[in-house]
Amino acid sequence: MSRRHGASGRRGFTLIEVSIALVILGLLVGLGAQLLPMLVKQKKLSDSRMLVKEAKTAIIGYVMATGRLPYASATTNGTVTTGRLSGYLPWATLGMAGRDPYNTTLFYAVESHLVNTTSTAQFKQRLALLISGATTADLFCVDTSVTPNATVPVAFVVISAGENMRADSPNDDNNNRRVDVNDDNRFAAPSRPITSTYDDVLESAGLPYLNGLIP
Ligand SMILES: [Ca+2]
Ligand SMILES: [Ca+2]
Ligand SMILES: [Ca+2]
Repeated sequence: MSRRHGASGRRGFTLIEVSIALVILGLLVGLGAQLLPMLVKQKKLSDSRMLVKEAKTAIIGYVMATGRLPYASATTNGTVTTGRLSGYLPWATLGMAGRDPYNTTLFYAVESHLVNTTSTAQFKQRLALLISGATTADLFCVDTSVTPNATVPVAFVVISAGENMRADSPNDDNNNRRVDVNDDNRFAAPSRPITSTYDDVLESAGLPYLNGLIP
């Protein structure tokens, strides 16, 4: 009797216990398999947002140092192409990384009246003229705070093409996947949510915002 009792105390797992354990393990593995790509996706998106914000900061630093905004780069090599108002971010000139986590070079477009000033004082004068409307601005973002199709003038935009690795409408208008000189001067709102047809990460610098930053 005591031997039997001892033997049952050291018994192995029953088939039911093993089955339950396997089911739980299966659920955990399944959950992990679902969760991991989601976490990777989320991480790449937050890294993109950080990189685009970093570019915005670097561009503002460039204004402080030179008294003007940089021209865009015509190629992915990221050096400024004089005269170029939209294209790639001049990342090499700015001294930063140029590719987003999806391996696409960041895009950039700039207001034409803010690229050829020679001092921050002159830069601020131009900003004031653009803000008052005395000078007609030529770069805009959609402003969702007003009405769906209203736009607000901005000094520049920086764009990551996002997971689909292409600039989406309205950032790309001629459907060649890039922001280039053949697109118009109207870009999406920075707050535009990600959908199946739009996954760009965009930062812009508003004119009054920039005016307030520059001493
Ligand atoms: Ca995109
Ligand atoms: Ca556009
Ligand atoms: Ca284009």
